[in-house]
Amino acid sequence: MAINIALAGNPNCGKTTMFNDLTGANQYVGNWPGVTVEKKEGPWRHDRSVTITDLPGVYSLSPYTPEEIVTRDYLMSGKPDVVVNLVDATNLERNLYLTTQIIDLGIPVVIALNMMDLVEKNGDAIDVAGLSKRLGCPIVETSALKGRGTAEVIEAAKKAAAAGVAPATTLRFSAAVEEGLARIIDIAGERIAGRYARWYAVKLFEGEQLTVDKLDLPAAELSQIAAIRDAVENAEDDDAESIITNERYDNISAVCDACVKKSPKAETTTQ
Ligand code: BGO
Repeated sequence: MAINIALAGNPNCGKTTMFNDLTGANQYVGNWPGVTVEKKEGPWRHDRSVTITDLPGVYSLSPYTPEEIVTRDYLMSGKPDVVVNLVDATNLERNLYLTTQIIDLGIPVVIALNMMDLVEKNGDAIDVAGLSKRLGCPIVETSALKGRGTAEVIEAAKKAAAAGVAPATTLRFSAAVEEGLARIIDIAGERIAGRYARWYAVKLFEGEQLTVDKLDLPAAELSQIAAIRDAVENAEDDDAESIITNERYDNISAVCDACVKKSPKAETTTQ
């Protein structure tokens, strides 16, 4: 089966290094349509039926920069069968912000936990099984620099693409937000039905204009959604976008507290 893998991650997480290791010399470099953002694509060097698309490095899937728009549009285009989210294991807390958004898209995800050589060198430890359970997707430990684990990433991605299931994450927003999202999914119905439903519901809850324009919902539905947003904003005394961002960070912080053990040596030197 031919599969398309999208490689996504923060800037400097090692994506170029991994992409080069995976594709070798077989790379096509161009631009994404309409923007001067570099597009790199190539077949996996061990199996040409696997195509890897290297997405621009981004910190989030907000629509504020050309890189974010390119990444988000491609992930929502239906083209990738699976996302390989490359995560810098030495900067887990920061990198997982993007991960929580990718998970919400409903596409199969495999996490490549990169820079594990540095984690080991620092004497830190990550409970990879615990992290995988909480995020709801397979995690492969890698060191792109040393070519370690990269073939295993593609094998895991092939399996995830064949299974075709969304991440079974245990991460949830607060009860009030989750209830709001469920009601938005009901209200928008067919218009957002399918794998991206949760993503669209979050964006409609936030009132993100790009999504509102794209979905072109009737005014009556938009005002019902606005009422849901207003109720949560009033209860939390914050705006919807900040509520979502803060709850993502709260979840990430809890995950890191549970799964990352810093070496005592590192802890004393930073005090
Ligand atoms: C420099 N382990 C280690 N130790 N380093 C890694 C790994 C890994 O698993 N993966 C990548 N790197 P990019 P983006 C550099 O360039 O692939 C390193 O932005 C340097 N350069 O070698 O470019 C990689 O595409 C001088 O490091 O990331 C690179 O995602 C001194 O992480 C950096 C030290 O990788 C970013 C490092 C002149």
